Amino acid sequence: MLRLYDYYDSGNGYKVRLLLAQLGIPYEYVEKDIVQGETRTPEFLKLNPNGRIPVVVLEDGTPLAESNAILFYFAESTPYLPADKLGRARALQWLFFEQYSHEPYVAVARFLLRHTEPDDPRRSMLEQRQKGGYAALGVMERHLAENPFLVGGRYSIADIALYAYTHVADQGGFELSSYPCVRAWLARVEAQPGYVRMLLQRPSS
Ligand SMILES: N[C@@H](CCC(=O)N[C@@H](CS)C(=O)NCC(=O)O)C(=O)O
Repeated sequence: MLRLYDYYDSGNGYKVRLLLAQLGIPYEYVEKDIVQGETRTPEFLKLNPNGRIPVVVLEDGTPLAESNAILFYFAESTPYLPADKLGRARALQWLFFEQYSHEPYVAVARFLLRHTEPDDPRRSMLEQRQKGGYAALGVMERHLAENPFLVGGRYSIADIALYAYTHVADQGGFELSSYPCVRAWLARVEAQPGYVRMLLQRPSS
């Protein structure tokens, strides 16, 4: 069976959990506590030399890392990835936007507020992370003012990738009241068949 190495509070991991649920693909969930450094062990580094979750291990034992690459892999030939050349490139456009302009700001601000103490020196970057996060939310707001979903007028992995950390942006200190189109889009994502919520507490095993 497919195995997913993940951390309950990870939005990057949640992207994969959401798509697999919507595709009806079963998997074994293996928790790695990133706060305790469990992704930095020699054993885990064999799965992902970059020492990060999520990682899936395919049925034949092949590991695949990077959340958006995993989304792309499983969405191939499904309604969650556009079939046309430009639509696929547009999906990639938003996946790269998410990794370069959104996640490093929105997710990092959330991590700082959820997983560091107030006197942690890393907190000094919080304001700068929030500024960058608001810039990314502004890009999304302007696009979603004219489009119901990010690509081709329908739900795709581009929406999954950006939904993951946007819907918990408040936990990074973000206020979404000035982003009505983003909020309406969040509700549209949540209305999709097979939608599952993010784990906000550790699953009991
Ligand atoms: N670009 C990667 C980022 C993955 C990532 O940052 N994972 C974090 C959790 S969300 C992690 O494993 N951190 C543990 C560490 O850096 O030691 C992806 O999209 O999968």
